[in-house]
Amino acid sequence: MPVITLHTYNTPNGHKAAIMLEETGLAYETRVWDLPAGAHTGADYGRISPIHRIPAIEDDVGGRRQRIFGSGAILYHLAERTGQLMPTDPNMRAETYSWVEFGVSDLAPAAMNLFRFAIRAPEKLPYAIDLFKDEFTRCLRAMETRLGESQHLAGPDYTIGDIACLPFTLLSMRKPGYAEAWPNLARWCASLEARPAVQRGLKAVG
Ligand SMILES: N[C@@H](CCC(=O)N[C@@H](CS)C(=O)NCC(=O)O)C(=O)O
Repeated sequence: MPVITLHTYNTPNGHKAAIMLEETGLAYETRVWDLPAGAHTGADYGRISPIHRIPAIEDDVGGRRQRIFGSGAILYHLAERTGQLMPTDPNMRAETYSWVEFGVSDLAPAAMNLFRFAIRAPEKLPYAIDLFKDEFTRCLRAMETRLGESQHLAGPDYTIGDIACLPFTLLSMRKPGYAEAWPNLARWCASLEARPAVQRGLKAVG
């Protein structure tokens, strides 16, 4: 009987939690909330994620059922719970915190807002599209520079900092010309995508 329940949907933020669960080898069950149908907007899901967003998990903590919502919090919690993908070296650890937060608060919002304004919006606003295109490019540039000096984002080892940034980056690297324009990102994506746990995490929701 799995102790962990993953609440998710087939999106890059959901993939971060699923990849981490697969990497740790922890047993978990998946509960898919149909976002387009608004399944996550009710009071039942609000008790798990007060902002009604995926991903969230429920885990046994301190003898009771505990919710953990948001991809960053899930990555920290599972790294702490298992001792995996969080370096013990204090400098690499600090660098890991920085890349997890970059993934959650810089990269993901830039990617999501670019998608909203460039693809979803019925009215195309050049100001918003240009703003988020620039923000997204700025994030890619930050990672490209870092990966030119380091194997992974936090240093030589694979960490939760990489998982926090991988799903949104993978999507952009599939676009024509991106792999050539961002060779360090392409190398990093290819090496992480070759990991069976990453492949399982990306497919955790049909
Ligand atoms: N900061 C959150 C963002 C999560 C997020 O934006 N989730 C989206 C799917 S990728 C969602 O649940 N959207 C539904 C909604 O906002 O109603 C995280 O890192 O997990």
